[in-house]
Amino acid sequence: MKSSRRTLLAAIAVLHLFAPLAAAAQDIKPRLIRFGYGLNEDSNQGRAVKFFAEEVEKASGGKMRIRAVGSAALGSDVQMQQALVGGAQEMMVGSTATLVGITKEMALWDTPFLFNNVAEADAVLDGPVGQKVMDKLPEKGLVGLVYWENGFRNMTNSKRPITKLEDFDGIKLRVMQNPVYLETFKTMGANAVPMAFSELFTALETKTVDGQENPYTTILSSKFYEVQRFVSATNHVYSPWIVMVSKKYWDALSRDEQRVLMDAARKSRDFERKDTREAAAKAVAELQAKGMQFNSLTPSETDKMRARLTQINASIATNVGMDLWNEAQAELSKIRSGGKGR
Ligand code: TK8
Repeated sequence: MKSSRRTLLAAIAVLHLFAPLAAAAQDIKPRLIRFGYGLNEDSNQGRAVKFFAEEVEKASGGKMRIRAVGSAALGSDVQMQQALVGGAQEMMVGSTATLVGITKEMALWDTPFLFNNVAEADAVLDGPVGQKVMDKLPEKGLVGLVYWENGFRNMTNSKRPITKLEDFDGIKLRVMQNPVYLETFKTMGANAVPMAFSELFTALETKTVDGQENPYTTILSSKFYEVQRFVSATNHVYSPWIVMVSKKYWDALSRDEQRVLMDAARKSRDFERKDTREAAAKAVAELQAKGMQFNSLTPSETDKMRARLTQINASIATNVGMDLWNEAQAELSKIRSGGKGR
């Protein structure tokens, strides 16, 4: 009895001793941010997330910490978007194309051959049109910080080199879960199958699909060369990634904390685009070294593809809104006539 009382007193004393410490630990407990992405760590996406995480830790003096989770371990793009909206996950980066179900204006970036080169893409995405599209996110529970480069998309498949439009005929092609992509590849004559990126490698391996399309960097980092024979330089669309925060989480942050995330996102954008472009410049040679057969398309075949695909522009314009569509076209004309982006 006596001894148990003594133990109790001792325990209370210990608790008192540690109580202030526990409170202090609470104060300096870093805000832990789960940041999900679809590619693996050893990719342009993985490297940029790591860069972002380091910037945030540095700028916040260690008070904000990023737990980066790649390889779609937190879910596919679409699943992560839902988790952000619900507040179950704080941050992610993924394709704008997979966001169209939430924010229809994102489909502007799915327009085939919208940009001629990366300078045009940077100018429009970072300019007023890019911001206008991003500003549609908060009403859906998401906050967009910056666009990163995924890149110009190219075809791979296990059937034949794509040298002309007719070569798409009957190819069972995985596309992102997005109506514009579905329409684009149906228009080209392929048998388009929407599927999450996280399921793609297995689908190619088991021949559930014959092919897919993605930038060279992703074809390389996701090891698609192990399960695909042909890579063809179709460059049919430029696809951005977007870095987003759950609005529920964002609204709970102080202004300073929001600024830390925004500044780090901007720095990560510059890092990511440079890194991606360097990797893309070397990727075709590396894919060939891994055994893929590479071919480019003649300008006249590319023109035919472009002409065929302009058919779908009208429906994209209607979906994203005529004002936004016209604004994007006007911006591009301005860039092109100014000789910028050439
Ligand atoms: C990664 C995807 C990927 C995209 C795709 O989660 O799905 O093909 O290009 O980058 O967002």
